[in-house]
Amino acid sequence: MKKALITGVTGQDGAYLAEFLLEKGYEVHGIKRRASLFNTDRIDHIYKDLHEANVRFILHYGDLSDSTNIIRIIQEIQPDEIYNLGAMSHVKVSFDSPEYTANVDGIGTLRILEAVRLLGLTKKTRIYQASTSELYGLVQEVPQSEKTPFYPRSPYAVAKLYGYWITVNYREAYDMFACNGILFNHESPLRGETFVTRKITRAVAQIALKEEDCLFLGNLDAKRDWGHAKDYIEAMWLILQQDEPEDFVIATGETTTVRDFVKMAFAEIGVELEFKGTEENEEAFVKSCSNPEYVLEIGQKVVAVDPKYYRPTEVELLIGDPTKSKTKLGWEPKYDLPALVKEMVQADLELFKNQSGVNKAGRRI
Ligand code: NDP
Ligand code: GDR
Repeated sequence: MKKALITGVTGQDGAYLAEFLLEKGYEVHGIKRRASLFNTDRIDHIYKDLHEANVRFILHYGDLSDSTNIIRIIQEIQPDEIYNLGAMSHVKVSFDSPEYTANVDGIGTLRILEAVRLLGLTKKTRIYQASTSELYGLVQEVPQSEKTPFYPRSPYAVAKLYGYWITVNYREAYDMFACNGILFNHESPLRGETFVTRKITRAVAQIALKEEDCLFLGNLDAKRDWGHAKDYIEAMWLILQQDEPEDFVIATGETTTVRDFVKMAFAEIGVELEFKGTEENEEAFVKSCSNPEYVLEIGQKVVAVDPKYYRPTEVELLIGDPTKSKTKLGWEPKYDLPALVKEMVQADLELFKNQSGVNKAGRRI
């Protein structure tokens, strides 16, 4: 039985990947951080008590900022594959916590690679590094491919740049099977609540159910190449099943503005929007409302720009070229953007209808 270790197993991608690898017959180990409240909502459905029979999903306490802990866990498990998904993954927050982000996202990657090397596992353990389209930052060329030069635009992206290159360096210096997946934005109903897509779909659900009036956003002109996390975690696995270690761009090849994502999400509840004003003054109003289940007032303001969500340096345009992953990995996404938006809005409507807006800890959400 193959053994996999996932850092960031409690996150969006970690949860989908753990489920995917369990279905493939792996023994799956995950590193979770100690938190003052349970933080395993995304993986509770696959977790079994260790006292039950045939347990193949095991969690370990750990942190990417702690080398001794990483070395001990890898020594204990002797994994065939490591998926390094753990990170402070929020671009805007990285401007507030740049040093922490560098430590976890940059040096954290080094800690994984170095542990594998020190433990003499370079021939056994294959490593996937969660690299990102944020590396491209300020546009150098479009679409962005494995050959496009990087120009990171945030402490997050700069930390990930170190993670990218240290992975390449360990591959070349020590002949390790270590690969970067340069993944463009991918979303799902499990997406963290402060990333723009989930923030939008949650707000649409809350506005539809009359729990909120207005959604405040930052830059509506930013363009992203959005895919579904379920498709992207499959690509991570494919990257580690190749004969040779290489880096791959994973993307849909299409790009959409934040504004258009907002329009699509409101259309899911039968609401057509009209945008007025420009940049910092832009607002969106209900133009028509065709779904009798969610009746909103015509002319009601439902979206407004708040410049506090702007970033000191922004990534304006991302559009990936997935040619290499399609030809070499045989990877093909199953979801398109309309299907993704539909799934996310429907899931958030269900969430708010069933939970009456209260989370497990009894707090309003
Ligand atoms: P999430 O933010 O949903 O998950 C991040 C995970 O990392 C969580 O499990 C989190 O734990 C964990 N983590 C955070 N800090 C530490 C730490 N110090 N030590 C150990 N674990 C830590 O991210 P995603 O699932 O969306 O992304 C997975 C990876 O892929 C990340 O590295 C991200 O930067 C990268 N990426 C994501 C893309 C996307 O569009 N989703 C695109 C390209 C790259 P906790 O639950 O306790 O907070
Ligand atoms: P991103 O994702 O920065 O691309 O990083 P995010 O969803 O945070 O932002 C996408 C774009 O939307 C604009 N935006 C807003 N963003 C947020 N979060 N909140 C808002 O209110 C808002 N209004 C407008 C942003 O300015 C930006 O242009 C994600 C993360 O998952 C990274 O970890 C990953 O590496 C990259 O995707 C690829």
